[in-house]
Amino acid sequence: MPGQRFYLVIAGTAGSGKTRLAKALGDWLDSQGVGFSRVNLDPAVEWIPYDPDVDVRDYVNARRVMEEHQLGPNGALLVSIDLLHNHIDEIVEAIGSSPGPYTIVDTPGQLELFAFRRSSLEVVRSIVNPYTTVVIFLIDGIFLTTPTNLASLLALALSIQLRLEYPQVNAISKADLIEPEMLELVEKLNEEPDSLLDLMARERGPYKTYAEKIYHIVAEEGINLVPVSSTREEGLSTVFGEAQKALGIEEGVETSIEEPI
Ligand SMILES: Nc1nc2c(ncn2[C@@H]2O[C@H](COP(=O)(O)OP(=O)(O)OP(=O)(O)O)[C@@H](O)[C@H]2O)c(=O)[nH]1
Ligand SMILES: [Mg+2]
Repeated sequence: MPGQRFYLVIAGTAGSGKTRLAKALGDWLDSQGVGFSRVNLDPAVEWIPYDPDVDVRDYVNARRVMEEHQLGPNGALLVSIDLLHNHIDEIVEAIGSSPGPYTIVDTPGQLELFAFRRSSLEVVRSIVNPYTTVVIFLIDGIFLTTPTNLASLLALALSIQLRLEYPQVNAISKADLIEPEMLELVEKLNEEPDSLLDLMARERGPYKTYAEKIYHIVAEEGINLVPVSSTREEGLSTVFGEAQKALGIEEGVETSIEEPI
């Protein structure tokens, strides 16, 4: 696909490990000789463990917005994202001249502000190519404690996909912190999702049937969960492989942007 740029948009709940994954995935791509750039789309982040090729804080800084408009952190983030609309052309240009073919986009922490607010979605839609974008949705591994919880996290992942309308890879972050039996549960979900319904039979709780219905959807749609640990650098090739599949890149790895002849 000559001249194509692919966007890997990392989204997830606050503190789920988006920024660490942006670092780890980029470092891994580098080790594989695959060209990439990183975009920081979070105007409120204080410190980033990688050197972003494009940083929206160069255009809008949430801390300054907070002081100037006398707002709290979430209010400042809302205004900052709105202000980004004034800089879309510059951001698009900066991304266009950064390395490729992959562009990792690290998104702001407050998922509800980012994914459910039209203004934020418009920012994302204006900077990516909708046909070459995949969302890597991070489910925080520390939330994964019971089969019913897993169902609720899957519902969140489905809700984000409905909202963002991009192909989505669902990853479980901080796999190094997850209990082995919960990791087994994830494997089970990927291999034979129907088997989780038997497990559910043993669960208690007033809304158990909701969880069962979610597992039915997951079984029908074949939704996979990829455990990933940024600190141990595990699961990165699987996340990338799934992202490539979702982008329709089946064979080999796109390593550079070729100029159209
Ligand atoms: N053990 C472990 N901790 C992790 C991993 N990934 C991230 N963390 C930790 O989780 C915390 C949050 O990580 P970040 O990468 O900043 O998360 P984030 O989603 O970018 O956070 P916000 O942008 O503030 O929402 C940090 O303390 C990280 O060190 C991981 O794979 N394993
Ligand atoms: Mg972050």
